[in-house]
Amino acid sequence: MAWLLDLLDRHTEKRLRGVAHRHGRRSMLARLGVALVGGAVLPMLPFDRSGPFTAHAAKPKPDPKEDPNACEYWRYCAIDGYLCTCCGGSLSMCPPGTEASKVSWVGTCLNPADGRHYMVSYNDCCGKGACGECLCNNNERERPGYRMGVHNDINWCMSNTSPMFHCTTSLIVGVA
Ligand code: ABN
Repeated sequence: MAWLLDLLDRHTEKRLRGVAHRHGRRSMLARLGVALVGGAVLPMLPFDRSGPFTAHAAKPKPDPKEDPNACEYWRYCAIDGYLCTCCGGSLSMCPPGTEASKVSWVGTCLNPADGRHYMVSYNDCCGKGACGECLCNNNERERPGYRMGVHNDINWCMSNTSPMFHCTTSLIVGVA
């Protein structure tokens, strides 16, 4: 009987040693894997910070109809010229060294902010060569030359001291 117990003891010991050996090595590898992937490698990998949740991406794109530097700006519905906002002037002011044309043409443009139509006077700024920035040509309700007051394809600096055309301003002169 003692020989049987002895045999059983040796067999059990052998099995347990095998199990302990295998599991010991695996758990060590698993711990090493977690340390490498979770603690050391992942933080070094590049990742995209430009997703929809960053402050940068959340900034809405400006509506070109509201942007005086864009040709789609609502006041420019019948303009033909370089935008003075791109040439050192503004919507209503000629750039330094130039003066507003004595005569002008008009357009009637819809302001999307209030749904009303406004009469816009387009005055060329005269006295300097072409600005060359932001050329813009829109022709809503624009008419040929025989309707001079609503014709935009003309140098309106013709009646100024200097007929040199630089850029065009867009002044609101009335509401429809
Ligand atoms: N009204 C702007 C412009 C100037 C010169 C030539 C054509 C158009």
